[in-house]
Amino acid sequence: MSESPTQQQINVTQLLDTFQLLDKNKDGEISCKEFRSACDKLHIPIDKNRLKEIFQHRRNISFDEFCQIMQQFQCQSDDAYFQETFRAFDKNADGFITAKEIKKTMKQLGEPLTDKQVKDMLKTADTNGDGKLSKEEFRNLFDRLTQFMTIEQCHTDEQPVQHLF
Ligand SMILES: [Ca+2]
Ligand SMILES: [Ca+2]
Ligand SMILES: [Ca+2]
Repeated sequence: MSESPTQQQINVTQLLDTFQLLDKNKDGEISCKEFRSACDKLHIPIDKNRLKEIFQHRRNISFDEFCQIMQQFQCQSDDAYFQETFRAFDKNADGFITAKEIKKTMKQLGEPLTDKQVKDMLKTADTNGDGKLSKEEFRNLFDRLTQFMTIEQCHTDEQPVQHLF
């Protein structure tokens, strides 16, 4: 039986590649300087305080530590992206997303939806049925959407995003 690599293993392989790429002087560790250029390269916005925190107790980071840090960054940027997306949809900033707001935002994003599509989209995510989406409800939709987009990147099926709803 052939073993198919799991997502986890793929990520580790990718991280190892990245790690080796970043470890410019090949001493098996990443220095503060090497790490900073890594973040630049990966387009990870790094905050100076965070960098200081990471390197407060150590001069270099090992591969294990590197994996942990990158995972943390991944989660953080995911959440930041979610908050940003929610804010983009919630036009009047009342903490809820209405059908009207979805329609307006999708149009701005260049993905205009019909009234029916908006209604269906809202209905799928509106678990308490009050006709608008709270942050938690939008989170479900967002996760489904981003999951879908990840799959979309792997396979090249020509399926418009609208098919999700
Ligand atoms: Ca190094
Ligand atoms: Ca709103
Ligand atoms: Ca609701």
